Amino acid sequence: MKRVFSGVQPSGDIHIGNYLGAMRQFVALQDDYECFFCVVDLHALTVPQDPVELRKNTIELAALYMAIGLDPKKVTLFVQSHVSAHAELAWLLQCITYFGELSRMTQFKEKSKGKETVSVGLFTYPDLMAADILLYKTHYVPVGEDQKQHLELTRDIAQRFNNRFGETFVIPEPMILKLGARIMSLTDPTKKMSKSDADPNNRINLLDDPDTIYRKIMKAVTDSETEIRLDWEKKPGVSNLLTIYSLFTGMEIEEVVNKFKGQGYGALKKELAEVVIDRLSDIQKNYKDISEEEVLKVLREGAEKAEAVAVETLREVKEKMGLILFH
Ligand code: ATP
Ligand code: LTN
Repeated sequence: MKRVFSGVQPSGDIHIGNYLGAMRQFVALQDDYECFFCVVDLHALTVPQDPVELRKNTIELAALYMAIGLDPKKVTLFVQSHVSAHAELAWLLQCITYFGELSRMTQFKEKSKGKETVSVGLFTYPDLMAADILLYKTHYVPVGEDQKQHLELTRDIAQRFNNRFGETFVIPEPMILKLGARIMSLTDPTKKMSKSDADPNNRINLLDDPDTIYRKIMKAVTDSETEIRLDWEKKPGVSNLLTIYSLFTGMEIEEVVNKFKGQGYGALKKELAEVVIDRLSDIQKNYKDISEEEVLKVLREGAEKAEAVAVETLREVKEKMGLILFH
């Protein structure tokens, strides 16, 4: 069976961008692939985190993985820091990655923009991500559009390793949706919806209550016209709302546009809020039924399963690079 790996950072509240762009795909893939889904806590540490919040967010994200429908009997759910091979392989990969390559990463440029100091970890972040993926000899990586460049770098690094040291890594392919790969911010629809945006109104979190969802959608930034149509250049706000509506209902964008033709933005927003509240209520109900104890049990078992695969790859890599192993 081909392998799938993906990760989400426990760096804040999980939002519908994470869900529609990446996590919802995970659920669809679990029956056809051997899947590893990870809470990438070491990645979250690349920007300052409050330790109490980080712990809380890690458990919450793992519980959300379960609440959206991932079945721990079918997939391996685990926390990155529980499998030390991730950090170790990341170091080895850093030694075959070029400074120039990391300097070109747009996520690094965006996240370091305007900051007086940034951590070295933020710079070498893509090597840790490459380690995550390559340790499991992953074939497919379901992610949002923003991760495409990191995936390309992962492929380059894997290819370089294979060329220098002999065939070792599978060259992974991204799985990026045509629709939903880039859900935009509700407050500034020219930017992507993001956990780490300072304004909490930019996003709808999977655990937001109905009133909050309603309020955020009604306040979403649109434009000064009144016509409802898909036009990302001139009407990014409306296009984003239409996209979210389409993804949550399964209706084609064209159908959605026809449905709201001649109506105002208020009508679209109101119906969208109802749809989002309804769809998230199922996830929220499941979430309420999952205890921390249950989550920790799943994560412990997940770490063991992941570790068994990861150590094998790490041994192979070390041996090929000339490091001495005691067999
Ligand atoms: P941060 O703001 O802390 O960087 P984030 O909200 O971008 O966090 P990540 O943990 O970095 O979230 O991403 C988890 C997954 O969700 C990745 O596959 C990423 O591509 C996807 N994703 C994140 N934001 C969006 C978005 N706005 N639209 C679609 N997919 C997204
Ligand atoms: N960088 C990703 C999170 C991530 C990831 C991964 C995604 C870390 N390791 C491995 C896919 C595969 C992000 O969304 N910011």
